Amino acid sequence: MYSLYFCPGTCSMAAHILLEECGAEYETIAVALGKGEQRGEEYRKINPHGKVPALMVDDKIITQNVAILTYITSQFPDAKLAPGNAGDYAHCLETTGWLTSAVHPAFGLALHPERPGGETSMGEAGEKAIEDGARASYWAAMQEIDNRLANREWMMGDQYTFLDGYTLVFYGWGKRINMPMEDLKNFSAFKGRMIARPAVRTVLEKEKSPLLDAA
Ligand SMILES: N[C@@H](CCC(=O)N[C@@H](CS)C(=O)NCC(=O)O)C(=O)O
Repeated sequence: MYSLYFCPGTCSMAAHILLEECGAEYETIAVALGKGEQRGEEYRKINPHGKVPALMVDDKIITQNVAILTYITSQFPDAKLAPGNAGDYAHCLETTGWLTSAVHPAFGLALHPERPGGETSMGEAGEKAIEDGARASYWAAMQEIDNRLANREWMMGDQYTFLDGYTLVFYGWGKRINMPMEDLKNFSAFKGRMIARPAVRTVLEKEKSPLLDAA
C-alpha cells in the first residue's frame, strides 16, 4: 500500500498518474499548500523540505519526483513504464532532471517573482524583470517539448513512460500562467492523447483539473 501526499494540480500529479497507470493499491493524502500546511509541524515530519509529492511506502518516505517516479516504475516492471535500454533510460532520466531542475523553477518564478527577494522587496521593476525572464525561459522550454513531440506519440517515442505524466503537469502550468499552449500543436495533441488514457482521466477528474475543461 502506498500513501501519496499530494496537492491537486501541482507536480505531485505525475506520481498520482503513475500510481493509477500501474494499478497500484494506494491512498492519497491532500496537503493544502494554499493554507501553508506543508510548512506545519505535522507535514514537516513527512517531508522536512515542506514540499509535495511525498510517497510513504512501508513507513519509509520518498520525496522528489525523480526518486518517486523511478521507484514506483521499478515496482511494476510488467507495466513497462521505463525504457528497457540503458541509453534510453538515461535519456528519460535526463529529461526528468531537466524538468525538475530548470523548468519547474522557471514556473515558480513566473508565478511568484517576489519570492527571491524574501523579506526585502525588490520593487515592482525588479519583480517584473524576474517574471519576464522566468516566463521567457518557461516558454522556451514549452517550445522545446513541442519540437520534441513532433511525429512522436510520447516523450520517449513509441513507448509511454513515467516521463509522460510528469510532462503533462507542465502543459497545465503553461495554461495556468496564461501562455498560448494551444499554439503548440504537438504538445497540445500529446495533451489530448494523455487525457484519452483512462488512468490519466481518472486522476484529472479526482484532482478537478482545468485540463479537462477544454477537452
Ligand atoms: N524538486 C521537487 C519539487 C517539489 C515542489 O516544489 N513541490 C511544490 C508543488 S509543485 C510544493 O510543494 N510547493 C510548496 C511550497 O513551496 O511551499 C520535486 O520534484 O519533487
